[in-house]
Amino acid sequence: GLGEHRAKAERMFSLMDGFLKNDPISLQKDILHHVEYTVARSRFSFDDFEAYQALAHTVRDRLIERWHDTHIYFKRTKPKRLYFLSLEFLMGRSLSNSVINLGIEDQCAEALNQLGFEFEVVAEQEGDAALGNGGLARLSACQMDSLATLDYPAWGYGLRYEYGLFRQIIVDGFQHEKPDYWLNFGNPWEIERIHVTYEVKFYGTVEEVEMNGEKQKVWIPGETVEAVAYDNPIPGYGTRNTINLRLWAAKPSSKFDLEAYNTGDYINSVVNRQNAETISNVLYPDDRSHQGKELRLEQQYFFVSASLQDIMRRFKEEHTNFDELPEKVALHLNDTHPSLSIAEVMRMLVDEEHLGWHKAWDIVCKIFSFTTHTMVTDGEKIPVELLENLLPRHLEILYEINFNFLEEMKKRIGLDYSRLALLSIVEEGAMKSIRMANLAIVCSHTVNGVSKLHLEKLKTKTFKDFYGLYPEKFQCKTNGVSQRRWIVVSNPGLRDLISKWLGTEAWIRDADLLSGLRDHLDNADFHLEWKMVKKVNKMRLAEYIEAMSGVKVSLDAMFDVQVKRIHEYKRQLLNIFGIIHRYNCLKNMDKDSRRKVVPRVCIIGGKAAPGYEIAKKIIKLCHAVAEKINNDTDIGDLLKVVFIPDYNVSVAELVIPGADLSQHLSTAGNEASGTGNMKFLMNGCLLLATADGSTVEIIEEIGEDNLFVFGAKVHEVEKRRQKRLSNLAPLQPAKVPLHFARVLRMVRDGYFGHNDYFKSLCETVEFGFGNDYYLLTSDFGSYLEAQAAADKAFVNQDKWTRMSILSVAGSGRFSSDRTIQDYAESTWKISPCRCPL
Ligand code: 475
Repeated sequence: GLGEHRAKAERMFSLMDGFLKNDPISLQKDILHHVEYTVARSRFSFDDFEAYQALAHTVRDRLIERWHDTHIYFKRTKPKRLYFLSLEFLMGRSLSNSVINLGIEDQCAEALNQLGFEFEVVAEQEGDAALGNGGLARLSACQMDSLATLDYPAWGYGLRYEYGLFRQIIVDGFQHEKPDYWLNFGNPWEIERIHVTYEVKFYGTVEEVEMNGEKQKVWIPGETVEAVAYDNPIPGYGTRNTINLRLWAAKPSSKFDLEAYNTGDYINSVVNRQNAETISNVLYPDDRSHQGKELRLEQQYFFVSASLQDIMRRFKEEHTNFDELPEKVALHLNDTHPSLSIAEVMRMLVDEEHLGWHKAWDIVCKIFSFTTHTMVTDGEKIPVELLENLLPRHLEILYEINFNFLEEMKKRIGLDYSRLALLSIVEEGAMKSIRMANLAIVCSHTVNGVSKLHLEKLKTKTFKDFYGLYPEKFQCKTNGVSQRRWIVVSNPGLRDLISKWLGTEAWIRDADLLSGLRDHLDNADFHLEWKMVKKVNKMRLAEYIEAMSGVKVSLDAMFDVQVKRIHEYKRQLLNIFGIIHRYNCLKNMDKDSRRKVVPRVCIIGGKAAPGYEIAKKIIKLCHAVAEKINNDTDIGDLLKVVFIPDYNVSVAELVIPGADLSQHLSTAGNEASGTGNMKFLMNGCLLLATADGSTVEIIEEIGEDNLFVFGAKVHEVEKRRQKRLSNLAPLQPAKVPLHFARVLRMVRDGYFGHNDYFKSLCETVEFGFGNDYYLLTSDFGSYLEAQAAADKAFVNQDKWTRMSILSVAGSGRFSSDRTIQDYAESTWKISPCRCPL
């Protein structure tokens, strides 16, 4: 009868909805189940960390379900897939993000509450997954979130480093690096696939064999390492789609070394096997320099080989003809780091699939796209000597690609050997090497810059010659960040406020809707609530600061933040010099003037690459200046300086929402894009910034009245560098602006102690030494003016709040959803593939 039908329909619906229920009672049952059987604690007695583990497993189960459904759906519909290849992903924490994207935050909070736990406290138990350095790596993470949310059939591929980016600890103001053995505490967000393994080969020789009457090269490798897949489900928001981030770990090959065993050297052969695991052990902590180390090359090839075997296997399961590859597979190179993929695909198609060189080449040219993330001209190079030894067949293939390319160029541009030498993929000279950027450009159908300004520089400087040859390849894909992570997860107060005033949560999938906040620009209630949200976030940050550094800060002060990797070009030194100048001004003021001063809390955070001496000195100087100023009773709350140690994704989630002002000080023309600026913008924090990277587009979007712009523009920088060298005789202080000279002298003469240690740091901005390459001297005046303008604006809280609202309202364009949609449509040519409910 009817009842039976209904029961059947209900059963079916509940199956489609997944086996697992998301009401608080069901969640609670599952949490307790995991406490008892996964964590193996008594369900009557467990602590916050164990509650985190149990909840994480409860969420994981739900992710796995959706992830299965998504993959079955992809398998059935066989869409063109995107494979996003990156050696770095900075995922940070997963719990809050997953719970929000699954739409079960309230239910989880309630389930925990009834057990006597608080969601926020439980979520804070999670450590960061820090498998990357900085901007590039966090961008990859935001882009995965957008790919899932926009229903694209995409896979991320990366390495499962056992040690992520080092933890920074500060001793006496100096940075020390500690290993980040993040897997010690278990990782509920990954699924080990012991059956998804591939052999990755290294070393050996290349031999020529006869095959069907033709001569064919074969690689006889010398060593084998096994790659094991670890899958990390990435849930989309407002969709059932849950895509996969597959990370590879190196394991000793199961084909053991027979000879060593037979000669009886059992112990040594076991120990040697263990060396295989070192390949995926540790992330390289330099976010700019490329050192040409053998281990790094091994990592790159290990990653490339495992990923491509996996991708080709999937392709061959669904298709029989390689002509279909370009219609079914898009391979994206996240910077040059994975570009050995090009040689590897050629090797697979030519040596293993016997397609013939020309056919293989034709396919390769249609499947790769490439994004570069740097303004630096001196890109990644692999010494030929290393390749010859580690990957002899790949080196031959690279030579052949280059030979064909140069022959084609000779036809196009003639025998202009100096130009050909610049274009060549192989760099001759003292250290013969492969130029990875040239390789990526020649073989990709698209070369992307990460901001308009960046693209312009690629076209006119960095890759000028290539632009002349292939203008159609060059495209701009201005970076973006995920509003799910950078508002919804990190700033729940602002999320609720935005949703209330927009009357919808739709902006979480469509950030352009944020512009609707402009409708309430003059509403007094809106202003009041807006300020309240900021205040609560500042309280949270102030508590953290006190816990980390013992410094008590006033909530009435302007919280002024600069957090990012420490680099000379990012000019943290300019910030510190500005702080010293502010201190000097305060010291010289009478009581009356002091009463009018806007109190400041200057917050700086960031890691220095372990071998980057000058960056480490900047960190020390920051601490030395903080110690002096914070202990000057004459100054009190008017100025406080704080260094936040171990800046990472979860610290950013705390710091960014609590900032009033944020600084982005790179000398114009040096920051390819910058993404921190976008995160602050989304959180209603005003920017004090140079017209560099994506800030130029932020200015376009919100208008220059709504942030504080200063410094030389890109076109002025070169002129100033010239002028600086020709006009200024060495050590001629008279030509250096007075305030700057005074601050510099204080540091050099030991006002903050450690003058010997700071000498080389001072010299970077002194003439006759470093010659102030990043133009701190000439930008200092305009920097101070921008700071004064910020102070003035802060006094008028109405005006400040308007600027803050307009920042958030104008941040929609800087959602990674916009970036990803643009890539999908114009570069990867993939379409959404939405798993039905
Ligand atoms: C840019 N990392 C930002 C961001 O596009 C930009 C380099 C070598 C080895 C390992 N990591 C790197 C970078 O080059 C990097 O993070 N670049 C940054 O990429 C995203 O917003 O301007 O500096």
